[in-house]
Amino acid sequence: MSDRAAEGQTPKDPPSEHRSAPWYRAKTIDLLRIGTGLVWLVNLAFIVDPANQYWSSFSRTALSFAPSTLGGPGLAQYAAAHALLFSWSIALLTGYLAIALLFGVTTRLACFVGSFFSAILLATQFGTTFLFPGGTDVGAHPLYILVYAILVLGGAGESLSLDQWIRAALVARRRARASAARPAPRPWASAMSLRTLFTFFVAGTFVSLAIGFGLVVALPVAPASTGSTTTGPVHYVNLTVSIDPMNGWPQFSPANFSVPAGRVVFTILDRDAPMSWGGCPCPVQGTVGGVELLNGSPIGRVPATNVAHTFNIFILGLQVLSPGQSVVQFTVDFVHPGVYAWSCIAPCGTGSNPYNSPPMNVPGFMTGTLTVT
Ligand SMILES: [Cu+2]
Repeated sequence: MSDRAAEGQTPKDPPSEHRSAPWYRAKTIDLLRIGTGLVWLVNLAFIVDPANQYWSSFSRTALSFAPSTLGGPGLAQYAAAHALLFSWSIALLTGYLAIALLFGVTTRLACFVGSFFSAILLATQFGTTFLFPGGTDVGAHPLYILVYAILVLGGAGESLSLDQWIRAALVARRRARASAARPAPRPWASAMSLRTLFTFFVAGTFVSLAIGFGLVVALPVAPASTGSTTTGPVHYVNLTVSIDPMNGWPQFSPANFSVPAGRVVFTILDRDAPMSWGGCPCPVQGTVGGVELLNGSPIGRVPATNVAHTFNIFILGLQVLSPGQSVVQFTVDFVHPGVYAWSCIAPCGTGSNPYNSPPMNVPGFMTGTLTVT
């Protein structure tokens, strides 16, 4: 009887994750963490370097994912139309991941956040995920998710980290208070087992993937054309792209104009030189019938061999491509009155980076407002 009681009181081995990893394994894991932090630091540098015009070109970048997104261009159009919100969210996440992983502060949280972030980007940018380089679009997201999983399982933050330094400081303080009876606290690490923690990591990553795919599918493609307002009179707008003799920049004119709600037929006379734009998002979007008339012929996708300029209204999902030395005609049904910003996203800048130099983003030249009254 006393034997059985003794057996029942046999102390169990502590769970393996509460034993310290060998120092060399911890070092390897934390070098991987620092390397990942460096990747995010490079992305942060890309964002803050004014030469890249991350903020001003965000809409264009977001929209470039539209043609390759599984589930349709709705989310890309939404992000392009809400550029401030999305650009700041991505910038803040990038900054957090760079700092947290480099210095090993809130390491575990950073691994979770990083994996969920990559899962959402993977889901929403599926068609372009495997391209490199890509600024903030850090390329191989599955690889990053794998790295975060290794960091979580390997207990990243146990060496060369602020987490470890803070933990040591807390232990020392606790010892000084002579209350070392309880185990030392592990800041930001919960009491749950590694298996439970990793289950949350995997589940959260899958949920993030599902959220990303869900957003892409759920957000409707912006309905510029409804066909429901075609009973009123048709309004006509003539736009011209010509070279400003003062500075040599190509210019849309008029750049700011008003139209009544209802059906509007646009004609763009593009006097600029033809320009080849490899990799352009070339589908016509948001017009009646999803086409434009290029020199009189209906076309749903303009060849990349000549796209001098574009006429985009992100929030309406409108995209029309204007080849140099051509006449383009298209029809839009405007339903809701309001002021809509339009811009050209073709690389027609005259500086060393044609995506980011004038007249790109210059009001009155390659961006302006269309007011629907
Ligand atoms: Cu342009």
